[in-house]
Amino acid sequence: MKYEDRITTTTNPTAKRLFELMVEKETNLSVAADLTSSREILDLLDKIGPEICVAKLHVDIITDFTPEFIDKLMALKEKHNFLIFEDRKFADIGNTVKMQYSGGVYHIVDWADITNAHTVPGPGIIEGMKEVGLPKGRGLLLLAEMTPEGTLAKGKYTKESIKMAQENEDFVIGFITTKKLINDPKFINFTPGVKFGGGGDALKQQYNTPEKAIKGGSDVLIVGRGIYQADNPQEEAKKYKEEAWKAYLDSTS
Ligand code: S5P
Repeated sequence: MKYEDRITTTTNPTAKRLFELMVEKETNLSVAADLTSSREILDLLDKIGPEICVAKLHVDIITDFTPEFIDKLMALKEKHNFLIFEDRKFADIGNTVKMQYSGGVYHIVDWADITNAHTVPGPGIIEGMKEVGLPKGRGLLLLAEMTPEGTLAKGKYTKESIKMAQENEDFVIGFITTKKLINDPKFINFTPGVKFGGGGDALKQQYNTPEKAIKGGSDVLIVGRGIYQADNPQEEAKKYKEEAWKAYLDSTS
């Protein structure tokens, strides 16, 4: 199904917005901006903003974080029309994650359109996050699978995660997964571990190529080192965007 035809299959405003802007910008590329200084991240996002639909962050690796970073991030979001995904991977009981999501130093719920959660605590984690996230129209991704060699997120774990998503489809907008998991167009499959040439890294990360990931039913490709470590991240992001969009057009035509 084409992204434009999936807009009406979900009630979640963030999922709707994501489908819309993927169509507007003709991109299903998300960057994992895993850099450690505010300036580097903002520079990268300003350069590659036109190529991406989602900017994925790990805010807790930034060494010089201040609230002004979020103000500048919001300005770039406006300028380039992308969504913000804080890859926090929440993993605690409902009452605790609710505080972690809305409070602390980062106040993630105030600025991240999308965040994600492990399903190991069971459905209470979703219920806790939903209490603060849904009133703001946010969307949650469940880590139904993970990319590293030896992951425990497979088989029954993945199946149970899908069930939790189906029971909370107003707030859960999709999955972190290597492939399409169920035939339900409202759920968006975000796939990390993507790099030209495939392979892996020294710490058990495993890569798929953009084309294979999209043909396996992935909707949004997450590319980190493949882009920000390239000699010319802007050119490289363009290449990923073009390859991923072509694979999407092929698979939906
Ligand atoms: O299973 C996973 C889930 C995630 S969100 N495997 C992953 O690699 N990720 C994230 O995707 C990871 O935290 C990192 O930010 C990004 C992959 O980065 P890369 O440099 O390996 O492309």
